Amino acid sequence: MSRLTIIVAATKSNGIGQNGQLPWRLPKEMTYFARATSSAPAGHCNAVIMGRNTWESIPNKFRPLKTRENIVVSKNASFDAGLAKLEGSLEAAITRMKANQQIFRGFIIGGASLYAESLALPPSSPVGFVDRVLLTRILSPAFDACDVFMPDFLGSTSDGKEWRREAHSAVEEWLGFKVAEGAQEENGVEYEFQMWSAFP
Ligand code: FOL
Repeated sequence: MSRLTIIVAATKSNGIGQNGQLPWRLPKEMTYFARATSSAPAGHCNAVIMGRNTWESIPNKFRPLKTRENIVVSKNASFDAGLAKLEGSLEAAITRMKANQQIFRGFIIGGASLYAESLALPPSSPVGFVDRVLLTRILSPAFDACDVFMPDFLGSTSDGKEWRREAHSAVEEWLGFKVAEGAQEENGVEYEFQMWSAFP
């Protein structure tokens, strides 16, 4: 059993993408993503598990995401994931990650289907379940043109998981680095770094 963390930037209506891309360009937020998913003790590294659409959305020059084990999930066994590892299911991806003793943390980095599938894993699942969400809440504008959404994990507590927002100090403690607190502004976009934990 392993605990998994979702990392996502989402609007108030849970919009995460538009036309196969992120709907915004937020360099400091992206730096936070890179740092949060990369930071691991000496001799370890983290795994990033993603769906095929998310893999394709990452600019060529940035993929595979450096210093992290990249695992792409696709039902198409002949999909060319380049230097990333290819697995046919979320369960297989988690199993591969767990087989590598060097892995410190496992992050689900998208997209909508993988967020939904991983959130649906019950705490009793033998592969593991999601017990943490690093949510960058996009406060404004609304980005009404979003065409992909993450599931409303805070609104759907029917799976025996209760979500609670952690204090800012707990975010920094878990990540091991300083994080900007409160509303941030970049390119006219307002957002906030949040961390949510599940208690099964
Ligand atoms: N979570 C958060 N908080 N913000 C995001 O933008 C985000 N994006 C994804 C998943 N979770 C997220 C999926 N999309 C890169 C590009 C798209 C992407 C994820 C990562 C990427 O190129 N990352 C590089 C950093 C590049 C840079 O510094 O500009 C990396 O090394 O992580």
